[in-house]
Amino acid sequence: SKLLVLMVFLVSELANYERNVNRAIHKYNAYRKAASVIAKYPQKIKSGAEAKKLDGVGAKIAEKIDEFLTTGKLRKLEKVFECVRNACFRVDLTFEKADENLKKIEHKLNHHQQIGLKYFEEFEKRIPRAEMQEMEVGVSELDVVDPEYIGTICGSYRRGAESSGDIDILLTHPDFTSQSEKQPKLLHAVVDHLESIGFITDTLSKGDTKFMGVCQLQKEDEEECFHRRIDIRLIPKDQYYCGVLYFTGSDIFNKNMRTHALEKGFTLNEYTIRPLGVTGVAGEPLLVDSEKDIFDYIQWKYREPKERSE
Ligand code: DCT
Ligand code: MG
Repeated sequence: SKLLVLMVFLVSELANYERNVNRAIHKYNAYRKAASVIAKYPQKIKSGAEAKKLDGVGAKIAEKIDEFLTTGKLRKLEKVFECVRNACFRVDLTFEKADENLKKIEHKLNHHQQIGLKYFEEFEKRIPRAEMQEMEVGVSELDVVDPEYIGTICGSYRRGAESSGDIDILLTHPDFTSQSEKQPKLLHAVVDHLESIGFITDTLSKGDTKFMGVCQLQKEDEEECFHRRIDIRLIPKDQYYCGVLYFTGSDIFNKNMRTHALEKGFTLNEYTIRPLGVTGVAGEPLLVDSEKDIFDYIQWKYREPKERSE
């Protein structure tokens, strides 16, 4: 139901708040977990006590659910979104009125939040590998825009996962390096193309080097097709492989590789690998023309993407 969507949305916003504002990753994880069990609960949740029976919902979160169900708002979130303070939430929130109330806040949410709410249930679904493979075909067809584009779908897909949470595409072009001018057109031409073929359906944000949005595969038959979250990053060619390595992950693997790099006297991030001098100051970025180059610099045996879970 819409009320459930709204509840899950607010709990997820609490998660984001804890992560982004308080940097409290444990609270973030707790709220994320609660949001996901609430989302899967098949019945209406009529009270915090009822929610507390679910694995992953503790006393604190149950309290928040009661606050939301009785007052229709969450004081904690008022700090983050203006809209909650001013919106409809003052109207008594009954189950019957949930739809109405949702409509009332919809226009108070910023664009990003509206899209999150619109596709909330779809974004919770993982993307089967077969669908990711179809998307990869789409990436290989970007040469219709310009034959020199190089694109890679990173993230869990590249590691061979059977399903992925989102689509992380890295894009580069030989004309664009860290020494050259910015080339937002290289990114925008791709986004425009993907919009024109109906693949990209919504934009969350579009900058010079990073696009965040929503896409959907077109299907001829009646087969169900969900909206998916997609990020496309345009990366200077000389930083491309550090980017591919980083965005392929996993996050745990990245952490371990960075630790090993430090032991060998290098600092590695999503842009570059640089040697550390005796004083611990990072030198100039090293030349990198493949992922393997990075492994070689730090004298680590090369690992295929599917061997990079940790
Ligand atoms: N990453 C990282 N550290 C983080 C978050 C992300 O190093 N804290 C890197 C590694 C993975 C990559 O970014 C993409 O991130 P996600 O999409 O969150 O991870 P994923 O492995 O692609 O998993 P999912 O299938 O859920 O998208
Ligand atoms: Mg991902």
